[in-house]
Amino acid sequence: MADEKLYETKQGNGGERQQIARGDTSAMTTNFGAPLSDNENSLKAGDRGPTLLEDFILREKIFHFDHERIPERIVHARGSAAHGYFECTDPIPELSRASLFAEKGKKTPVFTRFSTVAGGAGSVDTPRDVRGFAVKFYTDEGNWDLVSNNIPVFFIQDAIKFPDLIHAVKMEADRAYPQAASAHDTFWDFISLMPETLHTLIWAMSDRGIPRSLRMMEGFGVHTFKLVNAEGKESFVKFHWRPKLGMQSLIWDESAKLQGADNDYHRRDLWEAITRGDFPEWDFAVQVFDQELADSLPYDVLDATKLIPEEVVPLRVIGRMVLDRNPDNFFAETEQAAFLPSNIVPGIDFTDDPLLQGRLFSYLDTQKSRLGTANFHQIPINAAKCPFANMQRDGMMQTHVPRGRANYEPNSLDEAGEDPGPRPLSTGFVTRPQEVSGPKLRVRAESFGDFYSQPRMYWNSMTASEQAHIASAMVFELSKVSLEHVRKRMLSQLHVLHEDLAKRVATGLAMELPDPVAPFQQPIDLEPSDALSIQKKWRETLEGRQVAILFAEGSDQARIEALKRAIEAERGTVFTIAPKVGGIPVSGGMMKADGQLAGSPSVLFDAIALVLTAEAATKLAQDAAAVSFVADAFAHLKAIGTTEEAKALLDKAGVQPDQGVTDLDGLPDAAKLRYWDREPKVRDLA
Ligand code: HDE
Repeated sequence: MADEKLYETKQGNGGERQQIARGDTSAMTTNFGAPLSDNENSLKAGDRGPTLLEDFILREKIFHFDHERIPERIVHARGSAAHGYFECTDPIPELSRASLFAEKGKKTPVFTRFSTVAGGAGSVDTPRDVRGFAVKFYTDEGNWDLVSNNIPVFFIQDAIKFPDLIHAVKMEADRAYPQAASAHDTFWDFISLMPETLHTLIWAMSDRGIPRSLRMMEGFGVHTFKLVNAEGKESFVKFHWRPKLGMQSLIWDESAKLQGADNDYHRRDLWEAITRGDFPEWDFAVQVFDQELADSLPYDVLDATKLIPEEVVPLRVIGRMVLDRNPDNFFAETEQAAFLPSNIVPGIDFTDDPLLQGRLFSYLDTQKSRLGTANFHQIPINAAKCPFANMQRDGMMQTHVPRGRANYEPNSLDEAGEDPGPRPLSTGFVTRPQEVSGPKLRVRAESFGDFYSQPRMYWNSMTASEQAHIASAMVFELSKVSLEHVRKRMLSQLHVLHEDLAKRVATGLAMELPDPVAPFQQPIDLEPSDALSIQKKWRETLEGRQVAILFAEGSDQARIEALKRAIEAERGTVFTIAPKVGGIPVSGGMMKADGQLAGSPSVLFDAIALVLTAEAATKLAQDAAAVSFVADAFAHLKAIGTTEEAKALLDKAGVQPDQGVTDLDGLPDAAKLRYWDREPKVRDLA
């Protein structure tokens, strides 16, 4: 009897079945459209009997589930993305015929995916790593994918070294750890043997390797590309993204703790900002130069381990990108997005950079293995938004249904009144003639041979605090290297890069500083570039930043609300924290918190405020979560807004007065900074 009832409820009544027949999209069906009446039970022989092979509903559902995963990206597996648009703000028809740069105010839809490089798809967001910054522009003359990184140079010069680099950095082959970390033997073994990696290495070991937010990173096309105008005139170009929120990074200890506090720190931050309507925005800039300038530089513009300082070739901002819509579905969009450096449009072209040339092959190839079909371009996130047509046909998962017989070109079917299909256009993409001659050689150009001058320039461009972070990061990572000969060889490499850096790392490792290696080419001293430093370009703002207010029983609600208003007036956001979330008696009644203290450590926020009674502060001083909340904020060089009443907690957390420890009124301003001067007091830096 009971069974019969269940059957009836699940089965629904005839009225429901009629709705389905009318095409009600809320109706659950099989993949082939047959309406389901029961999504709870498989088909059995008797209520406790064996499941029947006949159960096409069960089989289809489990079959599909079994195949839900696709191979993750071999690199950049962990990523987060958003939709948005690119707007041209300063047209450059004199430089490029690309349609997206043609008119002021012209908008082109984009899909942008940020990523870490080394970790798997489920790994953490805040390891020390390069970040991917891949932008797909759906232009009206085809998709242009600018597959960039947040660091303007790359580890290697020739594509043939990429598998070695990636094998070395990813988890070690036998033990499958460490995940998403470069602090291990094989990475540093490879690096120490390949001095061309040193420039990108020093960037990755700097604060650039641990961004605070995906919204606060610069992006770089890395390679030198070409712009081509309507007359066919070519210029060299490097592409840059500049975040409107300014650049900001984490402290290493903060980023390590964040890996426990919130695996998804960057993903959540991007998602929530867009949901709130705080749309992340970047300026898009070009560095344009000609062959003459390229020839005058002491390095080769085709070498992806070199950058051109903006003091040498200034940036020209020509547009902006705004990300204003989260994906509807992570898998369908973010995971299936296939970026290809070979996706370019008329007006943009490649150079002979051997790394870029290798990439042109690799990305197309990888999509076939990841997405399983040569028709991956038909997946909605990858499909061009302008019309596209050619004579390519069939293949696995073909979703287009071309009409007629014209699947070859040229044809004269039009003469018989049939549709002849698409034909090449004289205004289509043209590769400009370029003289190419010379013997076939498997060599590295001598002009690529200076591995030390630019990393030295980077070191010389940093503030003292940034230099200390680099040296300390290297000490941290090399301390995790168990092979002593690797550490030693690395020190010999650093010794050529810069003696001060090498000495500091050697001291941090308690090792003798070995002799420098004999460099292939002697480094030269290049002018430092302030534009390379995050701290020198710091943007004092609360925009995009989040301040945590800790309150407890008896707290002054009016003060909390006033502080909240003051922070929000500066376009910051506030997150309230209390020992319990559901409601706590405060001066004005009961107040709910956004987060519970134990689950909301201060690493998640840019600054903290303590609005506590003396009694609550004394009680919280006995709670490890409260003490580390305050101690970490102090150690991570953040502003702390407080009142006299919180003294017991501040003392227990070891907070010493400085400019960053302020009264509540001073917090909105104080929170715009990090207190680098505090660092030597809280941490032993190399
Ligand atoms: Fe990539 N890279 N890469 N890379 N790369 C991939 O393509 C590769 C390089 C970058 O969000 C893969 O679709 C080779 C430089 C980003 O989906 C793969 C070489 C730069 C992303 C691949 C490089 C990048 C990738 C893996 C040396 C900065 C993520 C999955 C010749 C300019 C894109 C995929 C996304 C992804 C190969 C070097 C950036 C295997 C062979 C230099 C941002 O094709």
